Amino acid sequence: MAVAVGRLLGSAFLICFLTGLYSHFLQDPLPWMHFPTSPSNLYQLSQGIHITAGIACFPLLLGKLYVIYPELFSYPPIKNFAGFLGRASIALFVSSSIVQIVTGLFDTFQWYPFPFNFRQVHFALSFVIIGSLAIHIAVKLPLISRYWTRKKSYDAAGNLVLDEEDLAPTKETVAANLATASQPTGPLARRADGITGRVMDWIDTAPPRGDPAVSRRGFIATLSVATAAVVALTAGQSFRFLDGLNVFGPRKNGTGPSGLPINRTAKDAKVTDADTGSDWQLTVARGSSVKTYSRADLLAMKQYEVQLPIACVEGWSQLATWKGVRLRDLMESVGAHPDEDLRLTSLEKSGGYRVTEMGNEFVQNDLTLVALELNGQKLAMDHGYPARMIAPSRPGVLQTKWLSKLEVI
Ligand SMILES: Nc1nc2c(c(=O)[nH]1)N[C@H]1C(S)=C(S)[C@@H](COP(=O)(O)O)O[C@H]1N2
Ligand SMILES: [Mo]
Repeated sequence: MAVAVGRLLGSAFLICFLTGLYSHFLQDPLPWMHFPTSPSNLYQLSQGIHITAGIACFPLLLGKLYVIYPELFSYPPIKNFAGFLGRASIALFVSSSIVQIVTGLFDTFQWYPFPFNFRQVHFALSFVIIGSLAIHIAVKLPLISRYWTRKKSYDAAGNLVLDEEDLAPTKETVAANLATASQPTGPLARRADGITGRVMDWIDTAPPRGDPAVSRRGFIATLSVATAAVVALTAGQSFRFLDGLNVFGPRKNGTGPSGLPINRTAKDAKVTDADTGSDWQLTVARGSSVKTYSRADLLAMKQYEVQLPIACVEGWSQLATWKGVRLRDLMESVGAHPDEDLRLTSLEKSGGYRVTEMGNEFVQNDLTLVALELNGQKLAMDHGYPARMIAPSRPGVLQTKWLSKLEVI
């Protein structure tokens, strides 16, 4: 059972690690990095999987801890160096996993009651988790390889016959061990007794005897229902077909101005009506070649309509229809080259994403717009009026609202 739950948990962590790295490097790319721009919902899919798999880790981690719980108190606590490594890696893995999934869940609610930077710690802990998981697996490797290379034989009726080397104890070996073992006393002994009883029950095909805390079947059912429930009741924030079931996900589809949720309002970003009034201009620059555009100038240019999602790093996402000017057309107006990257500046006075950069693969994409309209309506103030960026397969945080300047780097 520990192995079965461990495989699920390990897969979920690996999925979270890979999708997390993708999200991290989209926001903080290394100089040589280029990213796919299609399918245009690639980031939405990847981040939806990241959050959903992360949420599934809650019941899986608790289930795994429940199964191996007596092992944590085995005596003596440390037998040898491998045992020490094994236990230390588990301690690190369990504690960092709990911090990781709890802070991750808080982040989806934009709640930061802890005294550290969420993104940095979430990123750093992911390496601690994957590293300690690798040590854990390395320590267990002899056992794992013995399992996969065990000899299998079948009797005439086709039943699996366990040979002596097999890892699964037979009823007789368990009974023999019990008979020769010195009997511990106290509460731990009762606990150990219960475990032995359960092992015997599993070997037996008969229904559980005695009073095990939970039957094997009951445990599997509880864990499956719990995992399916937390996934189904939150995944609607990332996957439209589950929207009706979205009870716990913090953002609901179709809410907010023009039917799209808002993550950070103009008020939060301290963008005022004065900033976005008729004086507003979008500055487009490449070195000394500079042009400015009023909203009327932008509306007078060729308009394009695209369907692109806002896919927030916090897990919610929603598809919308955007209309505006192609970014490439604007950049060509100041003589930008196709291989040049871009720096975007927002009107907002502060915030980690006031100034961001965009690789040329996104700048050149047909779908990348400086959007002026959303879902058939003039862009609402909270959606980035007078103009915002919308590009395919980018995290929401990089879909800059209240644009003021675009410059070739
Ligand atoms: N200038 C600026 N743009 C921004 C943000 C911001 O804080 N400042 N928030 C981003 C985030 S986190 C998301 S998810 C999207 C949300 O877009 P929406 O509010 O139009 O749905 O806008 C992005 N654009
Ligand atoms: Mo976001």
